[in-house]
Amino acid sequence: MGVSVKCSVEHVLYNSAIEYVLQAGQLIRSHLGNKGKIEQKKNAFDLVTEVDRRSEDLLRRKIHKDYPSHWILSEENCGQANAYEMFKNHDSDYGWIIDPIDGTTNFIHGIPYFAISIGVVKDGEPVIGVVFNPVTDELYTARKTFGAYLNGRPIRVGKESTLAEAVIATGFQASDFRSGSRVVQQIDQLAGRSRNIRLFGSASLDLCLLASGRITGFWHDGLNPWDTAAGILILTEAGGKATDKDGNPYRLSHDSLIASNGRIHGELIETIKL
Ligand code: 2AM
Ligand code: CA
Repeated sequence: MGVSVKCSVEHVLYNSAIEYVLQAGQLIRSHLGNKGKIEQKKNAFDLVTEVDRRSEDLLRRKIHKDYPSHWILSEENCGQANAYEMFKNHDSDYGWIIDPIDGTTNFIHGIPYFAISIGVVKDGEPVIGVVFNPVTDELYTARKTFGAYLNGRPIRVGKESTLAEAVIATGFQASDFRSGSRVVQQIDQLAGRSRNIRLFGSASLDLCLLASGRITGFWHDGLNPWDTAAGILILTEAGGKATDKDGNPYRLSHDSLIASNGRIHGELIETIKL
């Protein structure tokens, strides 16, 4: 298949991904004051609402109708650690990795920091990433080699070159929200060395904040492919860097993620190493 044909296929998928997140965003917005039943998943910190499920159903239905041969990995349907491994060797060219609401705790509490995240992967690598915050109407998009955009305007990572100038974000895994945890110790290592720390509560949006130069670093353990598939491409297309905790290029099957503008990456890895 020639390059131009492949690009045009991905251009169509890109437009579809944007259409789907906007439609899911409309659905979520219409439920802002009425979240329906809230259920616990693995524990009291790991929650899902009826709106997560309805958003996911809408996305799965649309993708399946338009692209019946593509595989779909989504949080509430396939939420198990090895799900990505099962899917990535699937026969079809493209796979869709979706989080119908990334930042469910924020959604439940009315904190306007959650998003719909759609990543399209080919041969295990993200080629399209779309993240939409339906409250602020911020739409982050990227296509591999075509750059990253916020509401259609190109974005780039920040130019900070030291940790001392950097605001760094992180988050707790739902299963590890306790004092003395690894992330608490890592925050302690950064205290006084970075400009400040933030815990916003949506990994996909954190990667987009990083991609648009508003924070300079982000790390998180225990993420799943639906949290990162879109955001990682948006970040790398904006000039950023993503690795595992040892500095190896980040893969969707990795458990740890360290992301930055590139310039502070080494210093960040060294500082949060325990
Ligand atoms: P969620 O809202 O879709 O659950 C919070 O720091 C970030 O981590 C959010 O993106 C949240 O996604 C994600 N997260 C929290 N607990 C998680 C878990 N057990 N597995 C995967 N991702 C999790
Ligand atoms: Ca989710």
